[in-house]
Amino acid sequence: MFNIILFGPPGSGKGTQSDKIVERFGLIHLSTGNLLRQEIADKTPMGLAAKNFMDKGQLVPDEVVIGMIDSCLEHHPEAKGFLFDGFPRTVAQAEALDKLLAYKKTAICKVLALEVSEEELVKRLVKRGETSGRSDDTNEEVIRKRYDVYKKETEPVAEHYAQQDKLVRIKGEGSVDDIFNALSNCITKEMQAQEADNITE
Ligand code: B4P
Repeated sequence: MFNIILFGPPGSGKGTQSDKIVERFGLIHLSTGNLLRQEIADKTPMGLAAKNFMDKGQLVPDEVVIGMIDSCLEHHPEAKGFLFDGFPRTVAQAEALDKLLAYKKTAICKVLALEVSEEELVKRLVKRGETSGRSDDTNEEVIRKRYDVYKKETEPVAEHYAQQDKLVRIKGEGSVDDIFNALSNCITKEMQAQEADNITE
C-alpha cells in the first residue's frame, strides 16, 4: 500500500491539492475536515458535538477522529493507498494512525508538509469565508485561534514523522499548479522507490 499524509496549517491548501492528488494517483482521500462537515450537515450527535469545537477554532477530541479514520480504513479493504488530509493533527492521533496501519501490515510512506506564512493563511481563509458558508472561516479571531492551535498541538506531528525520516517540506505559496507539480514529483519518486523495493524483496 502507498499511504501519504498531506500536512500543513489551516488554509495551506491541503483540501485543494488533495483533490488533484487523488485524481492523478488513484488514492483514497480521507479528510477528517470533510468527514466532520458531513456529520454536521447530517445533524448526527457526533456532528453536533464536533461543531461546537470547530466554531471556536478548536480541535475535535482525538477519540472522535481516530474512530472515524478507523472505520474508513475498514470500509476500503481494496485500496491501493490512502491520502490522509488534515489528519493526524495531534501526536496522539499520529501514534494511533501508526498503530492502525501497522495492524494492517502497512505504514505511512511520506508526510508532505505545505509551508505558508501566517498572513497568507489568514488572507486565504477570510476570502474563503466570503463564499464558503463555513462558520469557522467567517471570523478573523477564530481563524487566528486555529493557527495558534496548529502551532501548539499540530506542529509537533511534523517532528514525530521527521524522527522517522518521512517528512518532506514543500513551499505552499505560489500557483496551485506549481505546488501540485512539486507534490506530484515527490509522490512519483516515492512510488517508484517503493516499486523498486518490492521487486528486490
Ligand atoms: P480542514 O477541513 O482540515 O481544513 P482547513 O485546515 O481549514 O483547510 P485546508 O488546508 O484544507 O485548505 P484549503 O485547501 O481549503 O479543518 C477544519 C476544522 O475541522 C479544523 O479547524 C478542526 O476543528 C476540525 N478538524 C479537522 N480534522 C481534525 C482532526 N484530525 N482532529 C481534530 N479536529 C479536526 O485552502 C484554503 C483556501 O485557500 C481556499 O479558499 C483555497 O481556494 C485557497 N488556496 C489554496 N491553495 C492556494 C494557493 N496556492 N494560492 C492561493 N490560494 C489558495
